[in-house]
Amino acid sequence: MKILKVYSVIFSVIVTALACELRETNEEIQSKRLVEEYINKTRPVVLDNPRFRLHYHIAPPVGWMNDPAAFSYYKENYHLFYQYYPFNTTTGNTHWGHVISKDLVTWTQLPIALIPEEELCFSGSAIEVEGTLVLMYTAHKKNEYSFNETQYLAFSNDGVVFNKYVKNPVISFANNNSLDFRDPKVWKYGALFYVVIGSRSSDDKGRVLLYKSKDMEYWEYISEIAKNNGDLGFMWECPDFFELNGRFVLLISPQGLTNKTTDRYQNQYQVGYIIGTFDYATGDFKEEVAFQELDYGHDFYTTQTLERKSIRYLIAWMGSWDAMFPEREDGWAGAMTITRQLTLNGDRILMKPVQAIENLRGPPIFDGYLEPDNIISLNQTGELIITVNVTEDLILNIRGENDISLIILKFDMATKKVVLDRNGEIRQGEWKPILSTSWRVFLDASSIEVFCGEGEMTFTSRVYPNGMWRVVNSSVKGVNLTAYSLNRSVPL
Ligand SMILES: *[C@@H]1O[C@H](CO)[C@@H](O)[C@H](O)[C@H]1NC(C)=O
Ligand SMILES: *[C@@H]1O[C@H](CO)[C@@H](O)[C@H](O)[C@H]1NC(C)=O
Ligand SMILES: *[C@@H]1O[C@H](CO)[C@@H](O)[C@H](O)[C@H]1NC(C)=O
Ligand SMILES: *[C@@H]1O[C@H](CO)[C@@H](O)[C@H](O)[C@H]1NC(C)=O
Ligand SMILES: *[C@@H]1O[C@H](CO)[C@@H](O)[C@H](O)[C@H]1NC(C)=O
Ligand SMILES: *[C@@H]1O[C@H](CO)[C@@H](O)[C@H](O)[C@H]1NC(C)=O
Ligand SMILES: *[C@@H]1O[C@H](CO)[C@@H](O)[C@H](O)[C@H]1NC(C)=O
Ligand SMILES: *[C@@H]1O[C@H](CO)[C@@H](O)[C@H](O)[C@H]1NC(C)=O
Ligand SMILES: *[C@@H]1O[C@H](CO)[C@@H](O)[C@H](O)[C@H]1NC(C)=O
Ligand SMILES: CC(=O)N[C@H]1CO[C@H](CO)[C@@H](O)[C@@H]1O
Repeated sequence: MKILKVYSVIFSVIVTALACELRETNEEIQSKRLVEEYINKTRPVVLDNPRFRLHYHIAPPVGWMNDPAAFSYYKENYHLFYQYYPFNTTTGNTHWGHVISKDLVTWTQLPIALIPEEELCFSGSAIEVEGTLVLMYTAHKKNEYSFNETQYLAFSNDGVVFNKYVKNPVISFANNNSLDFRDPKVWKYGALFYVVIGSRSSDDKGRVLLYKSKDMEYWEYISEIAKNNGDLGFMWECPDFFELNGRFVLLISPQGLTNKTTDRYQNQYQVGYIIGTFDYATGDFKEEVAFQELDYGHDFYTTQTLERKSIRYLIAWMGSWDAMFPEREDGWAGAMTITRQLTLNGDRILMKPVQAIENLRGPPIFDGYLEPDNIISLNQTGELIITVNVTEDLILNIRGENDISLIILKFDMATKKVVLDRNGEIRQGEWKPILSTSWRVFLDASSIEVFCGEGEMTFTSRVYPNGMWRVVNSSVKGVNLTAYSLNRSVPL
């Protein structure tokens, strides 16, 4: 204790002082070990069934994965955590799984970071404070009748072992004491820490609450920075708030959007953003551009972003609560998207694949003019670069070698729509090319991600081919196309 006190004087850092009040009980150490043993014991089931195992997307070693959490950079590694339930292929008592990477493409699995005790460990974020990685997460406690959500801290000085703070919770209720109060996203501005937290108001509207703190322990409520003013749902999960190209972006995962009349909002839940101006002095966020959905695919819900060296990166859960997850039969369920880079172009966020993903490419399998009805044969992975002539229809049939059909990816010249048809489940939207007219399509053992132009429109979907990938031109005209296979960058 004395030594720690000296440290806190030397660094005059509040978090160092907080960190002396850490707790890792013997039960906690024991539980973490039991989970690791269980994973080791169960892994052979997963390894024996690699048909849908992804090659370059983060997925759980065994069991269930959902929301990403605490995307951060600490001690020369990118860190990503995730909602994790090792003991089943559906959600259960939520742990935090943990992976690290040097380049946002190649990922290594680390031991369990947080284990549920009296609380389930719901999503949250991370910030480095004077050499310590501080996690802020939602403690979800439930009984037969109701539940309670408060905000907890945990600390690590090596980026591997995390200890919970003894004085948790640090925020114990939402203003107006509404029940749903989760997914804190913390950042620092000037001398203060700020956090946005997702909430559901007493009148069942999604909203985002903003707090500030000098020390990460005592938090002062500032404002409700945004609230559903009509048809944007009852609960806003996983809020994120950041500057992008000089404007403020509030990224949210709303539940209960009712506007399913257009091509938008076709999934159970959505991810989208509101652009506006923000005043730190008053905590006032003024909306300039109304909510827009971020991705058009079937499986994209809840996000984490991280800014490093002026680049903002995003990873999302490549899943949805109502998805089937056929990989359940193989002992696991759920995955993350590839890392994307965000920019703002006019009033629209562009999402491009992170540059380093190009390092996974093998030599081109095809490069040139794909005649109609020609077939490209891939194995379990592929990247396609397609030149689109926006004055002609384009139709690609993307399927497993033993499928009759699976994915039809189209550009419809008449409606100017890009259409992703997954066995009849249509996702589509009008595409006005901004910076380029080429597409990049990423195929993995059980997923497809389509980036139109410079990420002007994206589609993210889980899809389950029967056998190796085949790409067939079903257009009237040939199509210029380059195809690569992509190397493995995550553990099998
Ligand atoms: C699980 O397996 C890994 C890799 O083989 C090993 O390093 C680790 O010690 C094992 N953990 C337990 C708790 O058995
Ligand atoms: C696993 O999930 C199934 C289906 O939801 C459920 O019936 C079963 O009780 C779960 N088992 C555990 C250990 O959570
Ligand atoms: C909290 O409750 C008060 C009184 O009912 C109400 O005026 C206020 O708008 C509520 N604030 C929020 C953020 O819901
Ligand atoms: C949740 O529990 C905390 C105490 O840890 C309490 O202050 C808070 O009011 C509870 N929230 C609700 C919605 O009851
Ligand atoms: C919902 O649809 C109406 C009518 O088309 C539109 O005015 C409104 O902006 C839409 N809301 C959202 C959130 O897209
Ligand atoms: C696909 O796998 C086969 C068998 O392992 C191998 O011979 C072939 O080169 C692979 N093709 C690609 C495009 O990687
Ligand atoms: C395809 O490539 C050929 C040869 O480079 C070129 O002449 C043609 O214009 C390209 N077509 C499209 C649609 O870009
Ligand atoms: C695009 O399609 C139009 C209409 O078929 C055609 O005239 C034009 O040459 C095509 N452009 C390229 C680059 O192939
Ligand atoms: C991809 O994998 C192949 C086969 O394992 C290997 O020979 C090649 O060097 C790898 N390429 C890259 C860019 O890692
Ligand atoms: C140019 C060409 O032959 N395109 C073919 C592409 O595939 C469709 C459907 O199989 C054929 O109808 C086109 O003739």
